[in-house]
Amino acid sequence: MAKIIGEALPNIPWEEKPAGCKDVMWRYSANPIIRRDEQKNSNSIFNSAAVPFGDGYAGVFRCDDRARRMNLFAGFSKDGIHWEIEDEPLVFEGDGIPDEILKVQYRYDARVLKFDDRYFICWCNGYHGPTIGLGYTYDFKKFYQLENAFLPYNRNGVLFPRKINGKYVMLSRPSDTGHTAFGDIYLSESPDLVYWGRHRYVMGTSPFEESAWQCTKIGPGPAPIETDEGWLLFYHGVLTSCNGYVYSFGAALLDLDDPTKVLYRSRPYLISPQMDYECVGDVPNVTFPCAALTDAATGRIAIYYGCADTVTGLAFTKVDEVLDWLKKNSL
Ligand code: BMA
Repeated sequence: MAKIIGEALPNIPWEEKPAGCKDVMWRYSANPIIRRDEQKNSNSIFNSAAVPFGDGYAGVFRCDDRARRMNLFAGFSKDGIHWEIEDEPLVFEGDGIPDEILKVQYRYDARVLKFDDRYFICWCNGYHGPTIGLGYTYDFKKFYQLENAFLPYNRNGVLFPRKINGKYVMLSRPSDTGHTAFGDIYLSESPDLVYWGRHRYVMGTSPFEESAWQCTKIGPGPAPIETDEGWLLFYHGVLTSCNGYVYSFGAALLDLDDPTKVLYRSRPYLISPQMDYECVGDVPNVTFPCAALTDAATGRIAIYYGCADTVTGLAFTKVDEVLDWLKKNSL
């Protein structure tokens, strides 16, 4: 049986699979867990990330305000389900960067991960177009910002939670200035979190005859989860329908020592927009995963995902179940 390599998390948000459910991933029955107006000035709260912190959880939330400005806010929770989100956006102090890079244009779709004694935050950062912002905190009070990882344009970046072969490693999805109609996943490495290079292709869209939910673009979701069989990556995929983009998500397993090697990749999606709160909102038909909590003791996985660019939902699976499914349903 596949095992998560990581810490136990006895209080992981969890609900057993409903009787009769045939899916490998199931939604929390009280979704959405975060309403669109739960924060002081928010129009919508979605595509957000959480990590275990202290005896509860901390997170970085995308709250678009009522001027529809996109920014990131810290939040705290005892149980990972009920959240208190701060009124004021994150303020980063520069770690070796000039004010020009610290200036906020827009910030969205954060991923958060624990790496040794630090929590890293990667987000889509406006700098003459979208690129990948990178920062860290020790305590979710003081935040430090590093150089942007890449040139514009790039919208989805996520750091691996440890070095691989002595290097920091990041997955990302290069894009364009608009609502990019393409997108593949690449891997880049860095000796110091400042200079990123050795860019390598990991995987791209699939032909629509083979797996249509991921035929327009794909991008990395939560930070990859280390298992004894490889890095478990949840990723989003987009289908272009006659009514616009449809965002679903699936899973892949990447080689532990060389994560450019894709061992398995799901043909079917795990979650696609089907519930009302996923189909109706500011951007209809979007399910967009940004964080995964794991409990190494039981193999439980809880995923936070944005729903219709409006609210935030939770979905559950178990590592052995999802890997078994992945092997039987690989492209
Ligand atoms: C992507 C990003 C996400 C968003 C999605 C659907 O390009 O902007 O933030 O959830 O589009 O609108």
